Amino acid sequence: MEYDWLIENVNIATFAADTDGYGIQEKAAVAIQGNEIVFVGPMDAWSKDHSNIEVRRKIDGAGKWVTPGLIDCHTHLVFGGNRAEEFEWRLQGESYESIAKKGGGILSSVRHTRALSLEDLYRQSAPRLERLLEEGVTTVEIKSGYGLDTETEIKMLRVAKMLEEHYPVTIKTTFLGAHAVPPEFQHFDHPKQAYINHICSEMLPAIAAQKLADAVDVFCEGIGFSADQCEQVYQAAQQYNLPIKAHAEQLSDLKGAVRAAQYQAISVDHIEYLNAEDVSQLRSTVAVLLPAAFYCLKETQLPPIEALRKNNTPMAVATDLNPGTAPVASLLTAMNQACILMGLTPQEALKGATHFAAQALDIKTKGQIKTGFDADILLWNIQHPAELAYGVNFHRPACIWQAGKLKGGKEASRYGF
Ligand code: DI6
Ligand code: FE
Repeated sequence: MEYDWLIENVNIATFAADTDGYGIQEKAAVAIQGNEIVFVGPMDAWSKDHSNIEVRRKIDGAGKWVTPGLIDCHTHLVFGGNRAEEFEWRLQGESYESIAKKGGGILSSVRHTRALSLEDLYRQSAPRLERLLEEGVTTVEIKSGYGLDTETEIKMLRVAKMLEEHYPVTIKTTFLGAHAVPPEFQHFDHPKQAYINHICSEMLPAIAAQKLADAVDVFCEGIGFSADQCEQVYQAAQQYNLPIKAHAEQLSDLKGAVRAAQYQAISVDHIEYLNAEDVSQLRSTVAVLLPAAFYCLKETQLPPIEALRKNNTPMAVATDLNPGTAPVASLLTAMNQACILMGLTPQEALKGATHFAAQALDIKTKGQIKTGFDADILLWNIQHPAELAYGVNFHRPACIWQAGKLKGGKEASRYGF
């Protein structure tokens, strides 16, 4: 028998489901065949039991660390233009909500995104994805939500799919029609409700028919939509067997997270204003922490981290990469911010950007270094995995395997990449 790769003499942060903490294996090896992990274990076990296996390519890790490929489970990285001007207004004291109310904010990005061709939207979005991939991100979730009409939402989701064709990455797409009320609906007596009806009767069916979305998301917020309106979207999503996610409790407590959990949401995201007493109602829904948005908005209300821990709620960490509240194309930076601003441990931050990020996307074969899992694997020149959250812009992977192929990393050229 032949395997494609053997990465030997490494320490591994496996984050395997049946282990605690990092799930560390020392003096270990990982083998890859095709796009799958086919062996994880101590060097001794490899040497003893695999003498009949030929290995096409071998890397001596010399004590380096292996982790699962990073997973950014919440981004809005497909958008047109930028909002640097609003950044200046906010620096002068204007609030995010007041800018949104006068037609800036999300609607400003909607104008730019609508104006671009598919190709130009792709060209503007690709560099942001490239920044994530350089750090070892191998799976990215991308939301629509800057189109707010069927045509532009579809254009955004198509761009997300094109990115997956051109880059070594798995992309999960999420339809976020319920992000803001588009200008065409502002003259209705009940603009929000009219637009929600349109999402459920027109937009979602069109997007589901073209299989452009893996999940459906909403912005449950005073400046977004009420918990009841979001519930209408969840019910429509159920008809197409699409899992739901929710932006909830980012700026106020509308009890949106609990409502989403009642619809088996795969994640509730932001949740700074989630009441600690409500945490027990989240069941198995993943809490996605977005510290880069917390940082950029200079938010002071912290998510109920201690209650989430006590409740054993899985906590993921993502960038929220978007033009308004999180122009941050670095998941490692978000991990650092999760520790410094929100009090996560480096182990929680890394597990939140691998194992639990996979869970937030309902992916069962990623986020762990485990036999049978996808071979999305990083090799790091570090002494301990806590270093990944500790430094800002300290580290890039030495090698990046995506779907079993060596696709990048600082030292990849040594191994024929
Ligand atoms: N919450 C966010 O953090 C982004 N969307 C949302 O619902 C921000 C969107 C933006 O300001 O462009
Ligand atoms: Fe977001």
